[in-house]
Amino acid sequence: MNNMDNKAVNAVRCLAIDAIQAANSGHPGLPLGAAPFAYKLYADHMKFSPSNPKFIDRDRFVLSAGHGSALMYSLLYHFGFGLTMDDIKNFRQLGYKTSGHPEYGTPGVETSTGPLGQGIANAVGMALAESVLAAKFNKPGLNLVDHYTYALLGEGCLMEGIEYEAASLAGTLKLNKLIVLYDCNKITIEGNSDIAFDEDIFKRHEAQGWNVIVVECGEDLDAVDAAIQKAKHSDKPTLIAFKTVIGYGSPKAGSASCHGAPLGLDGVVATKKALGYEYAPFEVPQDVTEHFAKKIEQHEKECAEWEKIRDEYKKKYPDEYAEFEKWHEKPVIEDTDDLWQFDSAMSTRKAGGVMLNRLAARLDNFIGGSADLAPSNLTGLKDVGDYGKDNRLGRNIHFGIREHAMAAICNGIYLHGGLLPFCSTFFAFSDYLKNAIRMSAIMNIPVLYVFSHDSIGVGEDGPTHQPIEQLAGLRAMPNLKVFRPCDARETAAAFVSAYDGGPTVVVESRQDLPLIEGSGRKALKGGYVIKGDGECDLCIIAAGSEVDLAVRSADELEKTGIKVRVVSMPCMEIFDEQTEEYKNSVIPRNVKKIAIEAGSAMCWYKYVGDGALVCIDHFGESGKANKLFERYGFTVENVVDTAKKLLQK
Ligand SMILES: Cc1ncc(C[n+]2csc(CCOP(=O)(O)OP(=O)(O)O)c2C)c(N)n1
Repeated sequence: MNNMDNKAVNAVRCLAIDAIQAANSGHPGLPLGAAPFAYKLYADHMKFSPSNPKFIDRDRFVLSAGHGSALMYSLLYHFGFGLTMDDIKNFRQLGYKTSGHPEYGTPGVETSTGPLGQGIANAVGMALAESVLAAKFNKPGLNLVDHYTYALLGEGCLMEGIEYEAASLAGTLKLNKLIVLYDCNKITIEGNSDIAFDEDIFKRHEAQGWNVIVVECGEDLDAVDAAIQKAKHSDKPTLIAFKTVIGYGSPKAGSASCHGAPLGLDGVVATKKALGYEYAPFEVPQDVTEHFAKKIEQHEKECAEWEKIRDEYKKKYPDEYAEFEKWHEKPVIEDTDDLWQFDSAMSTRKAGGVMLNRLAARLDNFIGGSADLAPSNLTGLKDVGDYGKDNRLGRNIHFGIREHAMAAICNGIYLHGGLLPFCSTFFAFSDYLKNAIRMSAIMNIPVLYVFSHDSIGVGEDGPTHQPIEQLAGLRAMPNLKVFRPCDARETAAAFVSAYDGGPTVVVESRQDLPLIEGSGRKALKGGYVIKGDGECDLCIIAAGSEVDLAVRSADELEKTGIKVRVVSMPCMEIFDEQTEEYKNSVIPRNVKKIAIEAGSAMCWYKYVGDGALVCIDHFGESGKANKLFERYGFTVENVVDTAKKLLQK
């Protein structure tokens, strides 16, 4: 082993443990054990440009085991990504780039990680995106897109169900430029991983269509090097298991107690002694700095090579290059009338299908699919083919029945750059996607989630398939737009605004819904008066299929001389962001209010004050949809009755 490499590995290790010690919090086990192969990867394999962390053809690296963030920051520091020593010294402190877990936005961090298993599924999405862009843009002898996606994980990620799903799809799709580095130390928080996880991970991955390489000694940099080299030539995704010792070099090496607790000052000193790297906290010796500087120079040169390819490509294929650039820009959906054109009653899932196709026709990089429910979600894109191992240019992705991975893969597709992903399933199963949706919201990335079968309107499938609390749950999530449109035109609003910010969820009906007079572009304000914009005695606020009920109830109440306003509220989050003046002009302060929605009442209290609620706070039942609506009070009769009682109060 080259001495300088060895010293550099220890530099990576020791900066990480110094940072953890200063913070008196963090996870030293992984950085100490995984540093050799992580260093080798960054030093001699990955293609990246520290001066331009967003270099378009860079290899992607995902620290799926996000608790090992100190390793990542140490690597980013040494490889010159712009983290300062001050950032390292202030690991996990407010206002620094070295947050507890890696956060998207820090130069060199491709995705936020922390919830185990999300990162590896993100990496599958990134590798998938690379395969699409390579197939679309590469020309003979001119590979504009040609990079790998690496992910680092431990037993934690491997135990998560999402990893099983993601690995299974990656194998099926033969995403051979995905290389997963497994820090095989057989330790998790509660002890030896065998206590809960003794399956043969290697055979499992082989069965899932992976190439598996085992490196018996993770300390052996030559073996590490050879394994990564081999993986790069695989025709399948590769899992490289590096057998390591958690907390290598520390007094607690090999035990779970060094997974997530600082080593203590004495522990740090003892570790450095054992490693033969006895420098003061945060001290980086000159020869180490020079060594990394050389590596950085090599990396920059490699990226400069790509620039030559790009220049030649640009000259030979100006149109394709212009398109390549366009795909990497923020999408603009020009709001033209044809997007809003709907002439008849239809389910909002059907309208959603129309809108998906309208977007697909305008955005050539719009891609996505469903978890085996496309014929029910109505999310198939027409005439653009299916994505698969033999057709990287197809735009319908069959995610299979893998909801957890599907959503996280979409995050990865978006984060890679170049593509705009959507995914879909029944709304009741949105819970399976929830952590990935949360990650989209935390990262503020515009992944589009299309959920059909929005309520008890599903009918016969019964309570397992009838969402109740899902709307309240997702509406409670910060930075997420949840649309529940009342008709086809409001569905258009959801899709038209899908790229205005972070993620969007569209919740669609199974059953047909009439076009409501007055619906349309106003929905872009989140909530608006759909009927009765003058003085009123009562304001009914509703969303989705219940807007029609609100309108019919208002008609009935007006016959008795009660003036009613109906507010349609397709997207609370957008409405809540409007000016006070606008909001008060829509929902008058001084009149009684009723909210109607076939879902949990929780999110409606903020609008109705001491008014009334026609909602559902219990699970549904199997039966015909109209019978269920009737049973739970979604009738004109009940709304009229509720209104009269409220007005008499
Ligand atoms: C979804 C999720 N569940 C639980 C945790 C808490 N957690 C963080 S690390 C860890 C154990 C990880 O073990 P391993 O991947 O083997 O890492 P190592 O012990 O080698 O550092 C757990 C349970 C988490 N971050 N995410």
